[in-house]
Order: sequence, then C-alpha cells, then structure tokens
Amino acid sequence: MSRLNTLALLSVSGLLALSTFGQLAVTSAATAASAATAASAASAASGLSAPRAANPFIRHMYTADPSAHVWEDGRLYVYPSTDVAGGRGYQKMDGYHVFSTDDMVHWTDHGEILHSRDVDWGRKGGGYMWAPDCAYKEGTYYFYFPHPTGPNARDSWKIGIATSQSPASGFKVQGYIEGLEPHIDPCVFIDEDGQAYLYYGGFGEPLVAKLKANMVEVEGPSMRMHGLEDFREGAFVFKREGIYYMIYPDNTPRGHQMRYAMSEHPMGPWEHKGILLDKTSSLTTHGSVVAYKGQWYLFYHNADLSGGKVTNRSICFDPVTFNADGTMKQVVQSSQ
Ligand code: FUB
Repeated sequence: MSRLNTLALLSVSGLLALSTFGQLAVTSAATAASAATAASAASAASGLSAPRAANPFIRHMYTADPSAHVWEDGRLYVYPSTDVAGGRGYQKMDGYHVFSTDDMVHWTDHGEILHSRDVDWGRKGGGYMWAPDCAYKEGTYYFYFPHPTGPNARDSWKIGIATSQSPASGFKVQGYIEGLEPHIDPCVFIDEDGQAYLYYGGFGEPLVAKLKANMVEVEGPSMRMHGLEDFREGAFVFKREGIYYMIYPDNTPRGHQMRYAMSEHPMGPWEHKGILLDKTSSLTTHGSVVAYKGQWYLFYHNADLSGGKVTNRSICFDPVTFNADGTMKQVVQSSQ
C-alpha cells in the first residue's frame, strides 16, 4: 500500500487492521456506508452537525503533540511527534509524520518527513524528536523541531529548522536557531502585520522571541512571558477577533490539564483564564487550536488507544466554542 494512506475507514470504522505499525492491511470489505455511519456517530458524540473522524483519529501508529494548520491549498495539516510502540520512553521518540484532511473524516498519512538521522548536528543515538510546529511564509514551509545536540538533553536542547516548498514532503534540515535558551516545544505564530514570533520552553519556563523576516534567526534575547498560571511546556498561540490566545499544559500530578490565557499583545502579558481541557488518559497534554471551514477545533492527545501507556499516545480533536466575551468553553473529550 502506498505511503499516502487514506485513513478514513481505519479512523471511523475500525474495519482496517494493522499488520505492523506503519503498514495498513484491509481485513474485510469496508463500505462507504459503514464509514459514514461511524463518522456520523463521532460527530454526534462531539456535538457537531457535520461528520468527523472518531477519536483517536490516527490509529495505525502512535502520535502526540499535534500542531494543526490550514494552508493555502485549503487542506488542514497536522504536524505531531511520533511515539514508539511498546511503551518505550519519550527519549526514544524519532521521526515525524504529517497528516492532512479536507473534511475532518478522511485523513491522509503523508509518511515520515524527518528523522533524527537527518539531523547532522543532533545528539549521537538519535531519539528526542519532541513536539514540533510548522509555519508558512512566501512559498516556504518552515518546520521547527526540538532536538538536543549532546548526551545531556536538558542542557543541549536546540530548536531545529527544516524547510520545504511543500507542506508534507521534501523537508531539508537547515540547522538550528542560534541564540535561544536550551528548551523544547516550539510554536511559531505569524501576526497579520507579518511579524513572526517563536514561542518555546518547557520545565516551567514560557519563552518568546521575535523571528527575523528570514524565519530562521531571532531578534535579540528571548523574553520570559508573564501572567501564565502553572505553566509547564507546550505553548501554542493563535489569534481570534484581534485577541491573542495561548494554550499550554500545566503541572497537575497524574494528568496535566490544558490551560489558556488571553492577551491584547502577542508577547503578553497574559491573563490566565482557566482550564480548556481536563486531564486525558495520558500523563502529558499538548495541543493546538485552529479554525477550519467555520468551526474551531482543539487538537490534543490521549493514551486511549494504548490502554493508558503514557508514552504511547494518540492524537485527537474536538470542537472548541467561544463565549460572547471571547473566553473559551471547556472542551468536551469525545471518543467515538
Ligand atoms: O512528546 C514529548 C514531550 O512530551 C513534548 O515535547 C511535551 O510537550 C510533552 O508532550
């Protein structure tokens, strides 16, 4: 089967089975009708009127930390990290796949776009390919990924960059961003005036820097952001009706919650607003918010597919709704 695997039937009906991870095998005749029925059930469970894939919507491999974007071709792309089957640790995470859809039901796996073996400045032994993000500017896709240079990951994290003229193939590593602090979890937000911001940081430190127009260098030192309550890692920033929103995981023991904050400025100060997503079946949480075809969605991960193995996570999405004052309603996690 081609690497461009259309996953809708797998996602919505369970009628496809796995031979090994990464290879799909059809085990019985899957009809469009049964897929549509399952999609309708998933959509009803999450309060949407349109069909959607069931959660987790990628089931042939383990994925986490989904960053979702809508690009100029009108498709919604998700850039997650990859968990290694067998419950092996976060340090074993290696390689990134990209998934896309144009209807929230049928998902295409575009295959692996990058692996630690492609990173010539990376640590010996690979692994540690943690939560990435992707940005688009003037014909180029910029893929940002955290990866350490040395054996002691905590002291040597870098934010690497790979670029391509396509959203889901052809990425070539360009190096890493100089002058950053040794941290994880990049998120790049480009404002309406064209200024791009790099948010990053874990271990309780929320950091931001302005990116230069070339998208691969920063203007001056990173700033620590203020007003966030119980910040852990994994910031994701988006803008709606002139207001900036940041979602981020907190430090709640045995199951991090997703919090959110709002600001009138892209670098803060932020005003903490509360819990966006309760803990999931995974210890960690990490996600993104995107609008697609008139509906806002939260992408996140849980560990339902692996029966709760916290290093075998799976990406999910559910609708997000806003109150009249711009605050966000807590997202309801759906599983079918
Ligand atoms: O997936 C590896 C790490 O776990 C991410 O970088 C963090 O945000 C957490 O999800």
